[in-house]
Amino acid sequence: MITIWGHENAPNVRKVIWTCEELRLSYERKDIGGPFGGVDSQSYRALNPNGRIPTITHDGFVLWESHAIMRYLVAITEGQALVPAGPQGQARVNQWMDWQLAHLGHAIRALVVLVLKPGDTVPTPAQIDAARMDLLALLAILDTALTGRSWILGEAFTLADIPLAINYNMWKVLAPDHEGFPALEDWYARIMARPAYKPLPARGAARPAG
Ligand SMILES: N[C@@H](CCC(=O)N[C@@H](CS)C(=O)NCC(=O)O)C(=O)O
Repeated sequence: MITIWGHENAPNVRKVIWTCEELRLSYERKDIGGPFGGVDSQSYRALNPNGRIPTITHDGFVLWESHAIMRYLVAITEGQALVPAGPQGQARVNQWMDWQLAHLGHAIRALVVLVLKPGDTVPTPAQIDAARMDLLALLAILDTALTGRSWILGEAFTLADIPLAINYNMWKVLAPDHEGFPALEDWYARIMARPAYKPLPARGAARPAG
């Protein structure tokens, strides 16, 4: 049995839940982290010394880091769905997944912190604008890459679409009135049509976690 440790609104947990759903893997999930707390407990730190979510346990095997988990889930699924067969296709999936963790995810997180979780110091409009511009520059890269394509790798939905869409959904919740990017919007409509995908509730109903 696969157990996913992490609450369902955390972006990195959502990646893992969505991957399980795409692969039709059965799993149980334990609410931990964010509003549920518990990530600093001794028992959780024994699973994941970073005190971060998600972590999975699978028949005694423990794994953390959302993208490592996603790749593991593909590896244990017959047919290796969601990843192309050849080395170049696999490298391209890894490129976009790494780009999301290294760049897009940080940019959206920076904006979430300024807009939704400012802490004691109220951010200035200039700080918010700068964070928004950083993010928009990355979204423009993604929009260009998606132009003329159904999915980020071309004709097939792959593992790489998952983290990108999780972040684009967060942007849409943060800036619902933004006119958007044409190719990203077309792609996101296809994402929304996937039965395995569950978007975040609109802002006001719930906030993007992080
Ligand atoms: N690189 C890690 C990042 C994990 C991470 O930072 N997760 C966030 C939630 S998305 C977290 O644990 N936040 C603390 C909390 O929710 O208590 C991954 O991809 O799994």
